[in-house]
Amino acid sequence: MLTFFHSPGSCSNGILYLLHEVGAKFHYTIVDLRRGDQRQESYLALNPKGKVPALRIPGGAVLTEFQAIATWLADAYPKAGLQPSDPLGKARMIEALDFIVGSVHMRGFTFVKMPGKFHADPEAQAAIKAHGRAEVDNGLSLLSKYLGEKDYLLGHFSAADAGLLYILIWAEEEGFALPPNLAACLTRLRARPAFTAAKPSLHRPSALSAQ
Ligand SMILES: N[C@@H](CCC(=O)N[C@@H](CS)C(=O)NCC(=O)O)C(=O)O
Repeated sequence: MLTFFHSPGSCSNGILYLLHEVGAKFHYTIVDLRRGDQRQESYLALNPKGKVPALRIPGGAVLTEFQAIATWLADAYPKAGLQPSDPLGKARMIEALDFIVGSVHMRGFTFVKMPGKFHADPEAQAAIKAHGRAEVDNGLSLLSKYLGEKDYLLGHFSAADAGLLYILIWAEEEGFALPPNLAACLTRLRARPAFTAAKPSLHRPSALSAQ
């Protein structure tokens, strides 16, 4: 059995979606980031980086980092067809995921969503946020060009689209105008059974969001 360490509304939404895509049997533990669960000793013992997502796999190893977990799921559940079988296709999947997580999320949304983490001064925070928004806009524009007329980033559904799902949800929440092909792809991702299965755990309960 897998144990998934998840925070609804965070980037771990993408991994939750993939767990449903592959039909994995798992139970999950909620890590409430606003409450600081990720900095508790018990969680740091599991993931010293203090981040979600994390996944404990059979045998006890704990995987961290979105791309590592996504590619492990793709390898461990080959029938789900989460990744291309040819070397170039696999590399393209990692390339897309790395851009989504490493650039659009880490160098864009991090500044949009948490400017207070970097500066206490409200004016500086506004500048940090503006920088993050420009990075996200640029990322969305590049992803839109990459997607083009295709249904999914690589043509067929792959683990890369789970990364796309969580940043497009964030983009909607933060009021970004989505290029039409990305908006259509988001609709397509939401129409998959994995989304329906994941939906109850994709958003923070409203009582917690008020904190
Ligand atoms: N590079 C990490 C990024 C993970 C990450 O930034 N997770 C955020 C949630 S979206 C987190 O756990 N933040 C908690 C914190 O920084 O205290 C990955 O790919 O998994």
